[in-house]
Amino acid sequence: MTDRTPYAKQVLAAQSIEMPSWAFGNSGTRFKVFAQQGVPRDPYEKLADAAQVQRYTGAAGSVALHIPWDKVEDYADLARHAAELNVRIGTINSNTFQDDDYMLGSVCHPDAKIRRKAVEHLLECVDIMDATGSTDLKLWFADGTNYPGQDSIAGRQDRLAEVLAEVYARLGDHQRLLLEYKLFEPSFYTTDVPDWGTAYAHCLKLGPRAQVVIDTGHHAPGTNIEFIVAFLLREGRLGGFDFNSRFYADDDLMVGAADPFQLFRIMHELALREVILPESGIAYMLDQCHNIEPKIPGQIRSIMNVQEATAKALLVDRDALEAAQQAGDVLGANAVLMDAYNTDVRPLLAEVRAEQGLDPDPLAAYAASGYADRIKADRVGGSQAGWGA
Ligand code: PSV
Ligand code: MN
Ligand code: MN
Repeated sequence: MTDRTPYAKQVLAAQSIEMPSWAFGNSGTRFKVFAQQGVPRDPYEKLADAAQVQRYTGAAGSVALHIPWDKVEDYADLARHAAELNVRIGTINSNTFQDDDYMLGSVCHPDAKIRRKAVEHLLECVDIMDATGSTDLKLWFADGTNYPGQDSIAGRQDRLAEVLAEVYARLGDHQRLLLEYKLFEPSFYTTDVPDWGTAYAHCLKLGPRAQVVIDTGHHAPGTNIEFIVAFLLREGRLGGFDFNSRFYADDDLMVGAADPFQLFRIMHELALREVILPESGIAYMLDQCHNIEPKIPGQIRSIMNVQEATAKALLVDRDALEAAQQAGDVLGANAVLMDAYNTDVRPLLAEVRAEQGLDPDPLAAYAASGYADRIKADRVGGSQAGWGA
């Protein structure tokens, strides 16, 4: 049996997960936003908080922006600020769901004027990518209908295809369009991009730089997400992840909290193809809010959860797995996976951190730093993440 520990450590030391800027602002449900003390007042302060997560984990090197939640005067300046803090601006997430104009949809809206407005926003997002050096445009559309007969299902697909083609044509050669799907909500009868198949079909028509994003919270209960991962990887169309946990639907709770075994199974498919590291081009991102828990520790915990699932996936004895699969040894193959899953990888990760000059316990190190008290004292009147406004 080969010792996979050195390989696992090498990969873990280079792993990087993107944080969502919106994780650091106040957030909640449609019932209540519980404001926390010391939350950022602007995108600059969101980046400062994100930099704390990077500082204590060493595995969170970039921050996704959401436009217009993170609107600033000068995006190049924001990117410089990020670099000074030792983080980078990652995915640019568009928002075509919070204007009154979008009641009947955005890019699929029956009125061409509204579609135009949505396209202009998406093109502005590409301008922001140019200014920040970001390579990925992430599109999620709240478009859909609530009632049978409300609009033409096929007509809406035509409008969507037209808009996507215009945006894709605007991208530079080094930039990608990442299309996210979601089963339902805010629309409940039809959703215009409800599943990976729809996203994949649109991406195929657009070209190789259009790829699918899997938000782990956006599926029906019981959906085998690792199958989707394996399929899209094989087709070269897996663009990235929005990691989070769902107990019910689009909960946006901490990744690895509801079902760490599912996260392991997903990471196993990725480890098999050796696409864990940033060079793979897969954008690994958290898409979460911390409504009742403190935000910076919530992000640190989430990064650690991804690291633990990754470590277990990297420890899977691939030779033994393949041999058992070839031999038709069902129980043996399953046991190989379970052995890795049941390994306590926390000591291994503590070693990886120590070797990078980090504290082996990121949560304790952050708590001891006094940063939380400082921001509580310094910042008054923090801002909303965007959700629940
Ligand atoms: C929609 O539910 C979504 O997952 C999309 O990625 C949005 O942009 C994001 O949430 C905002 O949290
Ligand atoms: Mn998402
Ligand atoms: Mn979501």
